[in-house]
Amino acid sequence: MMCVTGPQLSLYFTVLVLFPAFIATFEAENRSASDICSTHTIIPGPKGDIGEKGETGEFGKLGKEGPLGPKGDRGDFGDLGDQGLIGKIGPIGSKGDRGYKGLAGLPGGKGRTGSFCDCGRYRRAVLGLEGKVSQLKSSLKFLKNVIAGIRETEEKFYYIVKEERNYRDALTQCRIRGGTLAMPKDQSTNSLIAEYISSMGLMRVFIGVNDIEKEKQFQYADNTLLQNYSSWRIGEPNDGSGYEDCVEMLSTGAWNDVDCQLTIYFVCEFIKKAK
Ligand code: GN1
Ligand code: CA
Ligand code: CA
Repeated sequence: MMCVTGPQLSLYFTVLVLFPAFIATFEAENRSASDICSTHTIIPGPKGDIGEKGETGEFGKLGKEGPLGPKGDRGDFGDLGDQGLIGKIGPIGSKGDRGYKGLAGLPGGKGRTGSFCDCGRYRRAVLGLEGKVSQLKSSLKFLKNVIAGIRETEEKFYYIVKEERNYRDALTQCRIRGGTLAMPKDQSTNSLIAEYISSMGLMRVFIGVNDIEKEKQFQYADNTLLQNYSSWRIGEPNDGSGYEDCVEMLSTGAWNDVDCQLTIYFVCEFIKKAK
């Protein structure tokens, strides 16, 4: 706007005031003020002739996806499917009604001639036999414990052999008799053997325990390791002199490791095969 002179300015303002419609048209045609300055054109020329028909436009873009159509009609019946798997077995049914009574069987053959039963007499005889059985049991116990000097538990017999043997020979002697050196594996068995030793007036016997295979690893004569139970005397096993690999039981029930070459009495055990 700085290029406009004084007389021109008054004319310009006059035009602006008098012809606002012209300005509106002028702005609508997007003509800038600088255009006005360069051409000094104020009034537009007459409207041109109608132009020639344009060329055919390019192929239009794919239209937007239309809205969801209405639900179709129900289709025809499908083909017959394969046979299904066999269903689960049902619950047990209720008990059926009682059947009709069967026909009577043929009569049995004639029995033998009976004898008069004196039940009281039989009862007395049975009682007498029972008394004799218990007498026999008591005699057997006397024979086993006093004469033969045997002790027993539910499963085993124990027998002290009054022959002085070293450990290896003692084991052989038990085996010859069908047993092995006694292996006390619990307190009650240990106490039974201890009582047995003292009742015989003895001080010590070999039992089936040793650490011959590996020093300080004691095992039973059946090669099972000592587990939850042992009955060592205080200070034992001490492997005295470095040669004590076999075990004796004292009359107190305490165990002590001793030289396997020591010759003392020994206690065998035998498994009860039949009661
Ligand atoms: C006995 O006799 P002595 O003291 O050397 C025993 C050892 C014991 C020890 C305990 C053959 O040995 O096994 O550990 O007492 N030896 C014999 O004091 O009985
Ligand atoms: Ca030892
Ligand atoms: Ca010892």
